[in-house]
Amino acid sequence: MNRETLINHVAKTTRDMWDRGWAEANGGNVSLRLNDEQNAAFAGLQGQSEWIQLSVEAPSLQGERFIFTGTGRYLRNVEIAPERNIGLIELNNNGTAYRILWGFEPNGRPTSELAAHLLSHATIKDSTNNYAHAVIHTHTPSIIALTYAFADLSTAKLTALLWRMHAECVVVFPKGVEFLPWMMAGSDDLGQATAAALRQRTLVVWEQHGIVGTGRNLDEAFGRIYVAEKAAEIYLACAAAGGVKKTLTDAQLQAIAGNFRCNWEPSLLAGWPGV
Ligand code: 2HA
Ligand code: ZN
Repeated sequence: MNRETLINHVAKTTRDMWDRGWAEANGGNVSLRLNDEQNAAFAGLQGQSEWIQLSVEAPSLQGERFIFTGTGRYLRNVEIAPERNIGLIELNNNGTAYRILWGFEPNGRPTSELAAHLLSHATIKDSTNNYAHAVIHTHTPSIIALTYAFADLSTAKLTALLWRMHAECVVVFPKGVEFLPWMMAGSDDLGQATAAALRQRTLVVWEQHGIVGTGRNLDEAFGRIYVAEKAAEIYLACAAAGGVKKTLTDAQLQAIAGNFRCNWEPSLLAGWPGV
């Protein structure tokens, strides 16, 4: 994979987020931990900044390099000016500071959700045995609407609702969706809670804010978010059309999970019995 292909992979993702209405203004952010082949595409770069102290520590990410979207930058503009709107950073030898190697022109920095992204990368690198490299945070309207529509949302309730409203869900996120109560955007607390949840799950919903999705690459992280958002859209469309009159049953979901050999968590089904 050369540099252009990698930048196009990021730009395609951010363009899709904008097109779906998930990234208004400077909303949403994306990061990709580079694998060996991708690192080779960015070989020979000098530091473009001093070492900048992180507010959190991620020792297991020492020396790792990441493509990040920039703070305050609009995801819809990545494709027209990648060197302004995204950048490449490198962590130091104990995961306490980073420096910019490329991009964020002029004088930019990585996303305000840097702590959440880096702590999430630390978790998923470990929990997936170095398989997962991508983290996306975005403002999916229908998932956000669900966090306003229910006073009693929980991980089990949200997961069961999504699983029961769209047959793909149990296959695409068999470990469910974590629901986190509202915390300040960009805070270390939100980052720590998100990273802890990702030990079990691939998706984390931030109440009254948005969602975080992870995966092997940006396509997989994007796809997981898309499927969850679609299930939320189906639920809201039914509610607007007079109410949900039927849902996928326990037996149907067990059959789907069995057919696709999903390593799922059926106990979460009790969170919302459906109708
Ligand atoms: O980048 O989405 O959560 C803006 C945000 C912060
Ligand atoms: Zn956000």
